[in-house]
Amino acid sequence: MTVRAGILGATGAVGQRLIQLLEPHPEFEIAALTASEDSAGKRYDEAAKWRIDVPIPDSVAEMTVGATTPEDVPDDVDLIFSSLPSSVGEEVEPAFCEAGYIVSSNSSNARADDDVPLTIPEVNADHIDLIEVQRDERGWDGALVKNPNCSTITMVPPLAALDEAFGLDRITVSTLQAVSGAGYSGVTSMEIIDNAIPHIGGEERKMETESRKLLGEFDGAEVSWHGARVDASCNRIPTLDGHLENVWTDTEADATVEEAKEAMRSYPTLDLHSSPEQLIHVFEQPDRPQPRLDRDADNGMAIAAGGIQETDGGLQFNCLAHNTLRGAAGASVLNGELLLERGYL
Ligand code: 11C
Repeated sequence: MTVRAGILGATGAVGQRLIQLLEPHPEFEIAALTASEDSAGKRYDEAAKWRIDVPIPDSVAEMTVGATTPEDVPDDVDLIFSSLPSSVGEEVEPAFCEAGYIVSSNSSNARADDDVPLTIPEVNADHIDLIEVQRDERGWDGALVKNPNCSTITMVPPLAALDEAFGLDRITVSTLQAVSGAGYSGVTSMEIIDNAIPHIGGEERKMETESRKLLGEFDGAEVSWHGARVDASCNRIPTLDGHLENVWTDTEADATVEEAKEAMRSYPTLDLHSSPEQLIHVFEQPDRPQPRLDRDADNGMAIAAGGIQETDGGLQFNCLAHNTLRGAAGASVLNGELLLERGYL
């Protein structure tokens, strides 16, 4: 079965990554592209300033960009991928859900809402059934599903592995985030060469709340957020793609480095099209993972971890993921695959 898919915000950095992933996808077919009003009505290759390192597919270049309203998307589109700015997403996504579309969204609005599934399929696929609660409460035929922020996605799978093995009381993280997370890459990113920017755009709060929701338990009616305290400090560095993070944990049970490595290595992946063969790649070398060397593993969908050490009361480790693939477009596509596998499409 091929699902006809639309992309909201198709001309932006994540929209371009969505096209890269969806154009060759065996289960999804790109059937509609939308963008802001100044792009609507143009050919895609005239509307979008293509900024990623793969060519724009011919079939997409010739498509006409629509406005971002349900009326501009054909009725036979079943699934919408949204990479809208959150201020637009919070207005537009509910309108699509009300019109009957299922929306897999990367935008940050509504991620903390009680009735909105926030999922990393390998970590908390069961939360997807929160859709039933959402439909009861909102009366939608469609549904809204979110993936978390790219900096949250990078650390949560290794944390889930440690939580399952030892229990987690406290999580502290400091990030080194690539410029593509701010929507720009290539030459314009040179603006921050010889610099680093601390405390970027509300990222800390997102990491603190989203990780607790993702690691929480779903009982069929609500998600009880994980009780660990989470403190985050987020920093922008002049890397093009790939967020690197330093994480400290307090564990409930004693944990050795070897046990932690085993817990991460054996943490299961899924049999979805975009899942990596191995979810968490664990490095022995203390100076890995590094963005340029390690972000592209398993088509940019793997998480890398390394530098695992025992601390007083817990463990410290570093982790890395490709922020616009695993952390954004790939995360939304994977949620789309989960929706298909679970019969929502
Ligand atoms: C960054 N993580 O690197 C951000 C970009 O909540 O999805 C993605 C923001 C989000 O700046």
